[in-house]
Amino acid sequence: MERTLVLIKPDGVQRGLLGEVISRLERRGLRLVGAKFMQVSQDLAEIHYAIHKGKPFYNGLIAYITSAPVMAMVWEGPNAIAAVRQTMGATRPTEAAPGSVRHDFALEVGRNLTHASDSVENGIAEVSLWFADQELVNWERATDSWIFE
Ligand code: IDP
Ligand code: MG
Repeated sequence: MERTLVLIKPDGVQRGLLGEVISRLERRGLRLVGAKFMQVSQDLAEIHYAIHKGKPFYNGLIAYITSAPVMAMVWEGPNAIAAVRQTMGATRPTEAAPGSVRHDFALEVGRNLTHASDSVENGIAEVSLWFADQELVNWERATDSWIFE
């Protein structure tokens, strides 16, 4: 079972796409483990995006993610990392697969609506960066055996 950090970024919140994105993840069969609506601090933004420090878009990226509230969530399931990246689509909306969130709702890489962890290890690290253990809920869904083999 993999866990992934999903952020609905400020543009997604402002555009009223919380329900749309959450609905797609639920429909996919992923199980919600934690969620909080929050303002991202400068410190958290800089740690989360440390890998991009020094790139031309870095300052704009930090400004974007701290500009307004985000919805931070943890979702889990078999192959959750790959499944959620696929549901969100490629980083550049014009390269995102038709039917993906970024294809269906975005135009520009700097306003691409969501974040999702890109590897199992980064999923573990990002979940622990954004959530305290007591904010995560371990639970079983009545439908789990019809979704998880
Ligand atoms: P990802 O979100 O699909 O994992 P990354 O390459 O990790 O994509 O980049 C993190 C975020 O930085 C992207 O989602 C996007 O918001 C922003 N970003 C990446 N490349 C560019 C760019 O060339 N211009 C502006 N923003 C960018
Ligand atoms: Mg990334």
